[in-house]
Amino acid sequence: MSNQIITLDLRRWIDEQTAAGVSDEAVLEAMVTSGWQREVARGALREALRARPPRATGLPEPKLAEGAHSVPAGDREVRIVTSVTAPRVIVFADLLAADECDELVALSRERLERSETVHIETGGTEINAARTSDGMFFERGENPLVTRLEARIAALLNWPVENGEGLQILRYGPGAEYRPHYDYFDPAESGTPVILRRGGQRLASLVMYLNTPPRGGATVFPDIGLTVAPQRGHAVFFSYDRPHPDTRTLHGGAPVLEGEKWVATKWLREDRFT
Ligand code: PD2
Ligand code: ZN
Repeated sequence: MSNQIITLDLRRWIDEQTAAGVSDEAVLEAMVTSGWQREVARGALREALRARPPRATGLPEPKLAEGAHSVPAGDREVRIVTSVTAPRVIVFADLLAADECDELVALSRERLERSETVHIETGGTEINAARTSDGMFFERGENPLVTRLEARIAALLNWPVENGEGLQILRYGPGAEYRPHYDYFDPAESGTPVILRRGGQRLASLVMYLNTPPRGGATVFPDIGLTVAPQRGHAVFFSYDRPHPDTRTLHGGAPVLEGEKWVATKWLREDRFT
């Protein structure tokens, strides 16, 4: 039997299980228990996810009045530089003031460590050659500046502060990069259920630039050929209505060619992040 036929056969069964309220994790384990190779089972689950309807209950998204070139964000009005509908990507100007960028850098500098990424099989973290930056996380509401920025982001994107992960700060030195990846958690990976217990899936990402690197360090979206130049105070926002490559939200941080690049990232979950 070809993989295609296996997949089609499994697809129908997976859809039935999902409709009956069985979790992706339980479906995957049931397939493995009944003799399917784990990789084949994962492939079939991914296929089934592709066909699943997108979220009906809304995504983080600014309130854009018709023809407006700026959007309210609580304590300030934020200008829109570029906006793409599919995938949803928006570049904002001056989301952060220069002194706010400098203060975030100063507050995080002493706390940076070599960045880790989530280990997809266990849900823990690991050092990863695809991500050569240094990083740290602020707790949500950890200090007055973080609290103010989180309120501004919640107002800008119409998404509760409580559903945001703690602000992540990254510093890339010369040559450092973040190779293209998706920010959502792959439902077919075994570590994902553990990660999802803390607030469900990620639905959107906001990468804020804390400095203007002299050369390199753009945020790139290879599937749509978009390159966002990092500029202090600007930010790039993108959302994904399902955890699937069909969202075309593959993105990366290109190597820094000169100087340093500092960013703050806010990820937004479907539920309260704990
Ligand atoms: O620093 C970036 O440009 C970048 C690129 C891709 C950051 C992230 N992803 C992230 O924080 O997820
Ligand atoms: Zn990312």
